[in-house]
Amino acid sequence: GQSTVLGYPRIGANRELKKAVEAYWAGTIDAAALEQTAAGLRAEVWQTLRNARLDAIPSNTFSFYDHVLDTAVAVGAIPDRFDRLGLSDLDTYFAMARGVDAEPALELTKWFDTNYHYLVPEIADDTTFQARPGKPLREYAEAAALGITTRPVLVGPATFLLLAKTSESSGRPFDRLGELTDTYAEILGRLADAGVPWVQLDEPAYVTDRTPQEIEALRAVYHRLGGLERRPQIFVATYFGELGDALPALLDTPIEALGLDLVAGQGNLVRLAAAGPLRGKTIVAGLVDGHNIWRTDLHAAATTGATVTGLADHVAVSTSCSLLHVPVDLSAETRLDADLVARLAFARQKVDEVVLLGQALRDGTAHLPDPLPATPAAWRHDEVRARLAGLSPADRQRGAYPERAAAQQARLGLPDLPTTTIGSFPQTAELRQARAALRAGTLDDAGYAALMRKEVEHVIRLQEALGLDVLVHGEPERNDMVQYFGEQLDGFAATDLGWVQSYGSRCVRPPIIYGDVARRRPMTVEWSTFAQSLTAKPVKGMLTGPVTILAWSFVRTDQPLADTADQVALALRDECHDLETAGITVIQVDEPALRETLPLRKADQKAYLDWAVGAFRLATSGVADDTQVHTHLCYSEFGEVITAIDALDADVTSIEASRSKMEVLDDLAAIGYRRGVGPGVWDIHSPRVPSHDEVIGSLRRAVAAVPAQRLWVNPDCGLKTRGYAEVEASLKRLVAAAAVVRGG
Ligand code: THG
Ligand code: ZN
Repeated sequence: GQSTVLGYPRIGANRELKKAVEAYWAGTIDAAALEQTAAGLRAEVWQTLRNARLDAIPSNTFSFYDHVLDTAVAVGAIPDRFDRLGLSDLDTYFAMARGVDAEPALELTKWFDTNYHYLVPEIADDTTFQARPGKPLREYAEAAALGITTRPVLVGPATFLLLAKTSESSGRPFDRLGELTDTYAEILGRLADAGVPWVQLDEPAYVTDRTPQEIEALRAVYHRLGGLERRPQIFVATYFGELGDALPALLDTPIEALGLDLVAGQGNLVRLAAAGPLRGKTIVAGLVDGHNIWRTDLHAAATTGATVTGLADHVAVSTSCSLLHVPVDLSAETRLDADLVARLAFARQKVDEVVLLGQALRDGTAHLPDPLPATPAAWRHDEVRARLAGLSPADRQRGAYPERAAAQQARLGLPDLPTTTIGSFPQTAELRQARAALRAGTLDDAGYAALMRKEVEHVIRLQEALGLDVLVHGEPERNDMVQYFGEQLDGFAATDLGWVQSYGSRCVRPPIIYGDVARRRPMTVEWSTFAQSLTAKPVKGMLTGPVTILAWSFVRTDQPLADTADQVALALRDECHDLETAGITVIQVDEPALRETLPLRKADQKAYLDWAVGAFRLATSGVADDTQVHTHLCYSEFGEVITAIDALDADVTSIEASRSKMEVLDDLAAIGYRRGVGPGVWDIHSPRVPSHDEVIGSLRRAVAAVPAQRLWVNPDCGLKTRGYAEVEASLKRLVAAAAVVRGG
């Protein structure tokens, strides 16, 4: 079989792209210098793939910000509000990505079930599509000049419109599919004119629930494109799950190759077997997991590959999805345990696996490396396993809410409309410098801790002066919340250079959960009790919930996610217990990722929500009735997860609400939510300080939906990315507005 990958990381082994792009934004390098760095990174990727002896190499997988935005540009879907700024092509592109003073950016949202975020295309009635294949053509020529023939990659037309939203339009973007297909036809013609032999069109939207009409429309698109006289050969790539009815529909069109995810979509094999004769088509078998960092079981993958060979005339081996979602190169890691390294594969290593599997399909499996040895015994925690095995439903159940609420009120004595913040305070340059100095060894642990205590004291004094009711310590000691807990838990490993693009120039370094999770010692108690010692007001203990810790890590695949979540939950449960014992009366367990981890298909969502809610409740149900449990979620469009939020059984739930004008309160009321709620009254995503009247208006709307005893007054989210000037001004307004509304 031939070998290929669906895409490769574009940020560079040392985040060179991030640095260059941010330098361009800061004005310290010009467009030519940025372009030069970009060309260097592209050349490096193509040469790496060629030197690894990969047969077919993708191009146009590079992006200055986002590949969905690149496709929007390639089809001319540039909203007028950006076009009329009169900027260069590059600056128009960045204006769409980041906004400019007068125009907010395109909306950013999650790319299927990954941690990558794409820009949502905006389609208005007056949007006219236009073929602008400059970027894919330039990249194709650039690689050709290096002697490398590549396969340009674009988001396919159906997925592009299914991901888009309308602005100032009556219809759905998807209604424009016929027109857009004409534009793709023109693009394919231009690629063919340039001698491009193959094009890859990505249609991952079809691994989610789709209507028969949408599937029929997909078939029509590829009938039309496949029937073009002048075009490259067409490879339709799908990934992140099972194609369902779209699989036979695509096989019924004149495309040359179809890519199937055989890691996340095992059922694709069954559908393929049922599809009947494949009429010369190539099946591109996604056998190497592009979504996670584990080494492939090559013998098992070769067996699956052989099954596909029995069903199709031609089989190629590939990754299950683009390698965009894994770090660049494992060999850059010098501090990981050898047993762990032996089990990992990052993008570079996964390319070798694909090549090996391609060879195995041609020549047999004799040359495949030995299977991995058994998991090291030290990665097991028998005590944790025994605790999990002994859990009963009572461990996920607190007392009745009315009694809890009464006990908490007796202990905390809070006013109506209590005021609080979500947890973090601004991460100042001094804090970041202190962390850098600690890493560099120029600041010792004691010196670092002293600086952090000084910051906590500052944050406490500020909140007291502002008159907030429930305080926080501000989390100066945390870099990234998941990284922070991962560093302190057994079963987690941190990488040095395992960066993955999150959005635009922003990257994360997800920890790797490789073994049973166990808490070595209290993780947050010292900070919380220190903060509490400074004030008579309650200070919240601040934890990150099990679902979010899993969502933002690379997870083990050798046991159900539900079990890993419960292991994390037990560690958090012990932390809650220790916080409570140390005199902390309010504990917040954040679950910002609860909604974003929802499975792609409806049929899988209930099982997920059951274990997700169960893990949260396991973490939080061990505390006494008079300990108040808060949670925080980052979005207001809860949709299907709203009953799950209720089921978390937190005493207080804070949520984003200012951008949705408090409508989320009606949604909560509609499902019978009866506990405390803190709808954000300050949109912290913007530096704007809300006016006094605005905050009062929001609160009055909220009081109409929720009784004042249960209504909390807080910002939308943490204040980590804001500056102190706007934080002080905004919190002052918030406290003042609460006082006014309390007065009636
Ligand atoms: N932590 C983790 N994953 C996340 C988020 C998080 N995934 C979803 C969402 N939040 C993504 N948001 C961001 C926001 C900011 C940054 C990255 C993802 C960011 N990163 C720094 C950068 O690229 O310069 C690097 C941070 C670091 O040094 O660790 O600013 O909150 N795990
Ligand atoms: Zn938030």
